[in-house]
Amino acid sequence: MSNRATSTTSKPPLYKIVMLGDSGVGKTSLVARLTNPDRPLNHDISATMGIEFDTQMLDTPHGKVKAQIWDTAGQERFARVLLPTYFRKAKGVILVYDVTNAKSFESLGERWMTQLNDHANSEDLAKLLVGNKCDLEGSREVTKEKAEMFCAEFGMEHLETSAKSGENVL
Ligand code: G3D
Ligand code: MG
Repeated sequence: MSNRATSTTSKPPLYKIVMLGDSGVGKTSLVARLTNPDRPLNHDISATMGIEFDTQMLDTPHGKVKAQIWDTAGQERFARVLLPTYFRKAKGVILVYDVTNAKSFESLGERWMTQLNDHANSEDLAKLLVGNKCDLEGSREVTKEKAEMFCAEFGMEHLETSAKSGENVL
């Protein structure tokens, strides 16, 4: 007798998450860290040329989820025509800046939030602000206070990470 309806060995839900931020802030390194925790930072990772994604099972308080993390090339190289595909069905967005690069932080407000609002229903997305390269404390250009003000304005959480040391990535 078929009991297909009841024997759903439930597959974890798939959550699409997109990475946004300038070229060079460490998006690809963060994704590599998250999906391959044992792999050290790969200095040969070349700038991403289009869209690519990687998946990772994550344990959450609500059970396992399969995170599908999309990564872009930064700045102008990210073709406008790809943006609707990039944001389509996304559940979350991770906005990344480099704590040692003030310009990369300014770009979030000037550029990436606009793209987000133009191509996705920003209110339905979970948003996380990530200041990467926190291992380079001596070269810091963006204070935590500044980042927290941005978070308060747009309603998101803040984290400082290092894809190099792994701090706050796992
Ligand atoms: P992107 O995908 O946002 O363009 P990448 O950024 O992941 O390609 O990283 C850009 C450069 O920053 C790389 O250096 C990478 O090794 C470095 N990087 C990424 N994350 C960190 C970090 O947390 N700390 C430090 N110190 N460096 C980091 P190269 O020299 O390979 O271009
Ligand atoms: Mg990249």
